[in-house]
Amino acid sequence: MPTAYLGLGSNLGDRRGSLEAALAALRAHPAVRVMAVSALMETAPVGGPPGQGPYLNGAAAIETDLEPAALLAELKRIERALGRREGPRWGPRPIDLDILLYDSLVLNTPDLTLPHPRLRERRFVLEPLAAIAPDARDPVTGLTVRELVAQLGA
Ligand code: A4P
Ligand code: MG
Repeated sequence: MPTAYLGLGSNLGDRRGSLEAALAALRAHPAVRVMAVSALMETAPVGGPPGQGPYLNGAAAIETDLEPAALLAELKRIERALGRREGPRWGPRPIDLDILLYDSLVLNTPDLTLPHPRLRERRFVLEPLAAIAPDARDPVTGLTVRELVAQLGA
């Protein structure tokens, strides 16, 4: 079964509650098995409008029979169910679920880029991911998650 790694983020409302609810929704899905979840980390917002609050970020490893587009649709459904509304790019949100890696798939469609296009530069993504999957490999650079963390700037 394919393995995917998900990035989880929230900076609005009951952040921990929203992240827990998203994980519960994934666990309840018949085509998803949640294999590992990182600790949640408090992180300063990167990009987006000024004045938004800190994020709680985490990462999860799943096994799934859903192909990538179907997995993305399911993540968006869960985001909507948890009260996510359209807002500014990188603006505050109760829940953000991203596909970071899906096996060693490289994909560039209008709706889905794999690996996640900003995976390599974001400490708030790489550190939780490194906690559960240090040896997972970015198929574009060939580097492991551990190596990507090590090459982040100070
Ligand atoms: N999309 C393309 N590839 C993917 C993928 N691999 N996973 C498309 C998920 N979505 C993907 O995403 C916009 C569109 O990207 C989706 O409709 C999907 O078709 P969105 O979640 O609706 O909007 P967004 O999150 O505002 O935009 P984007 O570009 O995904 O933002 P990011 O890169 O996710 O950044 N600071 C901290 N500290 N922690 C955070 O978690 N998150 C963001 C959002 C900004 N700053 C942050 C954090
Ligand atoms: Mg997103």
